[in-house]
Amino acid sequence: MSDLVGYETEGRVAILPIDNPPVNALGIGVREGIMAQVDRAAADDSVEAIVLIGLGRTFPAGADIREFDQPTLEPHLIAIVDHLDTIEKPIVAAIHGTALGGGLELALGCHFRVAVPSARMGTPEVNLGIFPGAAGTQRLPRVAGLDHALELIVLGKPVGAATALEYGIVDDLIEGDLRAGAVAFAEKIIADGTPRRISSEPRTGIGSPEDHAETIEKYRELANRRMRGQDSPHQAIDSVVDGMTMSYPDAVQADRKRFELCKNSDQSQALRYAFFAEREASKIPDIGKEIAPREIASTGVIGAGTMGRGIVASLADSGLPVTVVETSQEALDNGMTEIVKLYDGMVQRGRIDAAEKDERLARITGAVGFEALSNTDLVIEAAFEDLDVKKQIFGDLDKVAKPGAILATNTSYMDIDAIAAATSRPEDVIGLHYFVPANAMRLLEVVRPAKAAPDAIATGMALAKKTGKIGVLARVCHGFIANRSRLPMVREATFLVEEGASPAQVDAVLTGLGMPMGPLAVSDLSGLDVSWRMRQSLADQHDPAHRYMHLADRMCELGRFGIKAGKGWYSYEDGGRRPVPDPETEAIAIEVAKEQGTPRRDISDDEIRERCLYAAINEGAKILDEGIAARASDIDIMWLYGFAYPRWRGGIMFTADEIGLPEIDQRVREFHAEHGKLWEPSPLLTRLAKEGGAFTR
Ligand code: 3H9
Repeated sequence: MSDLVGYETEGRVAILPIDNPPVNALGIGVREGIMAQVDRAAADDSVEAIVLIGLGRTFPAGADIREFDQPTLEPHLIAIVDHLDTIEKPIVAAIHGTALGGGLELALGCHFRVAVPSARMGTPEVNLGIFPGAAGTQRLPRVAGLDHALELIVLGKPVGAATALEYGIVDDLIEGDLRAGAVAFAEKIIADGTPRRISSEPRTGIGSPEDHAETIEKYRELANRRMRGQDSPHQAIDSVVDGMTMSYPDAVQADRKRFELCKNSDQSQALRYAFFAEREASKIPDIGKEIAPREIASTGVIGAGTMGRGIVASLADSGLPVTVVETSQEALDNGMTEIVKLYDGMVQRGRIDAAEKDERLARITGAVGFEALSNTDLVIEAAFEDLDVKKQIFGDLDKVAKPGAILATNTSYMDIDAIAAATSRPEDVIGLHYFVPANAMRLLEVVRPAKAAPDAIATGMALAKKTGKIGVLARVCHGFIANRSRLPMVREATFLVEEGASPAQVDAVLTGLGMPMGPLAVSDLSGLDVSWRMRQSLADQHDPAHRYMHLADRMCELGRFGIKAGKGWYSYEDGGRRPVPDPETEAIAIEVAKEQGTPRRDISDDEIRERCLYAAINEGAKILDEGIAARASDIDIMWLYGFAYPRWRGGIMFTADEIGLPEIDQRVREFHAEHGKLWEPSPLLTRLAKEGGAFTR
């Protein structure tokens, strides 16, 4: 028998500790163990109640996701949960850490639930493209009521123990030692003769779908809005609705089929891949856990522009003191005013209260000149994107920063090796590439210059974690991973407009893939002038054999900078942000096409999809081949968190594997022949296509 579930007794109470680190996932060994030990307790005459508890950091955090790719071995979790109903002795789930998914379903099968106040519980299965498949969709509505159950099941966000108590999911909160508290709770149940509560029985009527039509519709709409294009939230709702019209056993039976369909769907495969990819990203192949990050107790930010302010807020939000430095009092005052406004906005939107705003603002100090950074552990430069300016800043910073301070640049594409060389301590220089708005976007691209010390890199990754971000490591090249792999998509989008597609057609094809906005609408939002300036700064490096973005330049020359100018690829009426197709864009495209000798034609949606997506994939393959990204999945995480690529498609490299590399390689070769050098096929793509290989498997 499996030894992952123990058996101990305290007086009349049997305690079954689950011991399957790190998260006590309910793999086959744990399932076998629970079944066997529950039966042992049921048969043990000296035992009158049973406590199920997790050892280590948590109650089970769900089914073992790694088992999903294999046939499920018996006993299935649902069989255990249903079996608990038949045990005559009261069973208490003692919850700490996170009771998630199958973990919460196991707890719902227990007759009572107690939790420490710090515990969190929920059913995040929709995030994996499935739904609670061990009767959670049947039992949770009976225990918590339909609205609360749908909130947990459809939105997939866990709640804290206090909320769980309010929802009726837990029966009591235990302050202090959980095991002792749970045993005392069980003793009291025995003493009071409290009847077992069986959550598969309707405690109160849960009503019919008609009774709850409004609530059900509310969650359908929320699912459409927050998880656009994703099936599992709707499958979850269907399952809950089944429970309102069928008997418990029939609804569970229907769930089994539906669960298998979901589990085997492309969306679930992609979402599970994304789950592990995200965790993999934090592992640095050649820097083991034994390399400790440097201690960061104080931080500084150079520059109080849009990016700088977002970085300041991100640091202050996570409890770090920040000194923000500007070159003049006026610039500093402006920046500080904007930072206050940013927090006022958060208070207005109900994200934080006024006291929290004051606390966060109290962590921020303004100063003019670098002297104020002389005792700071980590400084992030967020100045103008100009290599000479940055070199100057790092040279000056080098003179005042304390030994061992991390000196980071927020550049989004520049040569950080050159920036590091402007200091006497290149081992302390790293890149921390934030995304706008820096306080809200979860991605942080941690860039590793050639001479950076391993513990400097570990510190960058640790900072990401501390500030609630996903840190992904990149090596130095123009645009690193994120911008370098996205540029080809934007480039093709603009070429397609020059060749005859409308911006709306191009964007619609990409939103059709599940991205919330197309690349041209995004350019309008962020400003066409940003990449225009970049192209200008790199004009002397332009390879004449590479097709050039003449149309994008022309748009800027005509002042069409995007939303801020009221016109870009689209026009924007009355200062609004709604893109309206603009015939002037077509006229400009026709003019530029004529000047460049580009034939205009009807362009199919398929061509748009292939050119935009395959150009990015081909570049991703080069990034991987050159070692700029350590793993294909790191590129995917950049796309999921940086560019809102739909998580249920896994990322561009995962999508490539789904489509099949021979198909992509073939099309890339055809585009190369047709459109020239920018389409040079990645040798890695070609090799993998020939060998039947893949990027992500
Ligand atoms: C389910 O339950 C289906 C049922 O309804 C029906 C069944 C029939 N399985 O995240 P961390 C690994 S679906 C396997 O870094 P944290 C993780 O990969 C499940 N492995 O820690 C990592 O491994 P490594 C529903 C898992 O403290 C290590 O554990 N449940 C699982 O930041 C540490 O993880 C969920 O969706 C798993 N279920 O966060 C919850 N969970 O060290 C999924 C984790 O090799 N889990 N691992 O990289 C989580 O959300 C977070 O892991 C948790 C801890 C919040 C628990």
